[in-house]
Amino acid sequence: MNRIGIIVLAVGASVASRAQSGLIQGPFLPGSGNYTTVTGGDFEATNSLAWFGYEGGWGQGQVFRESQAAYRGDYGMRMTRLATFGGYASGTLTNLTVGETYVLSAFIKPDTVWQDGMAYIDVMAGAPYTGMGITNMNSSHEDKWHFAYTTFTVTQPSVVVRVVNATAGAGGIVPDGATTFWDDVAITPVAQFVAPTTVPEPATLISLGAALGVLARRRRR
Ligand SMILES: [Ca+2]
Repeated sequence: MNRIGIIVLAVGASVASRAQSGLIQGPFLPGSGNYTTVTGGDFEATNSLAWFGYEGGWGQGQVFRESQAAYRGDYGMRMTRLATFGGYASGTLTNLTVGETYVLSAFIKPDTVWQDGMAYIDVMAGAPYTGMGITNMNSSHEDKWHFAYTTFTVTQPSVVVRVVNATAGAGGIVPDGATTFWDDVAITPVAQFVAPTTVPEPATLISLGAALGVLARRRRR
């Protein structure tokens, strides 16, 4: 019984240490985290959009490589509303190992918030799409970088990765000009994945400093 208990504990601990899904709002400590950007996922090379391509069907995304969209380096990707229900860009990766568990991640920044809208990454890996990102979008998301990540296991040799702008629920629309920025789309073996570390915003640091100053003055009295 003891041995079974120990085995169960060990399995529980290893599962708990594995990345699942999450959304973290920045700012982030530069250079923190460990993730493997996919080919073209950093948008630095002029042909980087070839990896994403453009897709027809529902919600073809209007996708541009731009410096204003960069989280890291000189370029990122901007996606702006094309259809009322949103848009997406996608790419197929073929260099993954069947049976391996990976973490899909990306940095996302809404430039224009559409109330209750969604901006997320997802992966089709032989099963229903597994995704993560900003849902129920509101003003607290605007102009802030977010790090979204989700864990998946590869069941077929190639997987389709998408970055998506969408409405939540039936009847919603993505308004004109609705824009999101993306950078560092990454797929990382789960054992190597580390999410970036957040740092307090300058405004928070200033108010913290002011509070400490007040404390210090009180102590001197
Ligand atoms: Ca970049």
